[in-house]
Amino acid sequence: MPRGAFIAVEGLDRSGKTTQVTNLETRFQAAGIDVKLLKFPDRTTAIGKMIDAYLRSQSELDDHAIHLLFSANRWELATTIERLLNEGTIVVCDRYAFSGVAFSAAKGLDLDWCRSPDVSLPAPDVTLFLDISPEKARERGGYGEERYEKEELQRKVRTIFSKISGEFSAEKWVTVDAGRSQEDVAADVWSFVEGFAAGVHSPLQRLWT
Ligand code: NYM
Repeated sequence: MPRGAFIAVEGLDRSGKTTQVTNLETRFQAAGIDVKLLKFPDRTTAIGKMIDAYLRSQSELDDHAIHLLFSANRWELATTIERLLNEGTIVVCDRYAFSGVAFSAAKGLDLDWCRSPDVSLPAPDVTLFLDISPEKARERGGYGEERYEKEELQRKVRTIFSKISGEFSAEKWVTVDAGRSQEDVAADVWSFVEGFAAGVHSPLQRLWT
């Protein structure tokens, strides 16, 4: 029996990521396929609550410390992800380790240091990067109140995502122009992932290989 596919959806703030992952979940469900939607940070766990307080500026943390918490928050769910995939369930993640690296490196941390706590986490079979320019994000009403939701930082994050994308093949990392209508983006997203509905025969890989 093939295992389930591991699909990560990454993107800048205001890229419409949450709408698109919810839409993906609905489409897989409608096709009768088991799918589990996960979101990072998962703010419901004890670590997630610390992250949430930090993002809402209710606490202060060293940049390295918050980076490690984001990674620990993924490790909390790593065995669950593997189990679901082995059971044949498709796992769709709203953000994953690439956000971890992009946002922390944009703050000035060393890129290789940022990768290290995520080494050997389950690696997505495909990552869809929803790309939007800060100008388009502004047209959509701009950023929110949380930390990192500032145009200058978002520009840096976008540059780092672009650098990360260069390390992957075109099948593993797909950049989607998210500055278009929801329907157009959804059609593109589906065209890239529908092939995964039948499952994956190759073994699960690990970050950052
Ligand atoms: N973020 C997210 C990080 O800085 N590191 C990470 O590892 C992850 C998963 O959290 N601005 C940042 C990116 C977002 C913020 O995410 C909250 P969301 O998707 O808005 O809840």
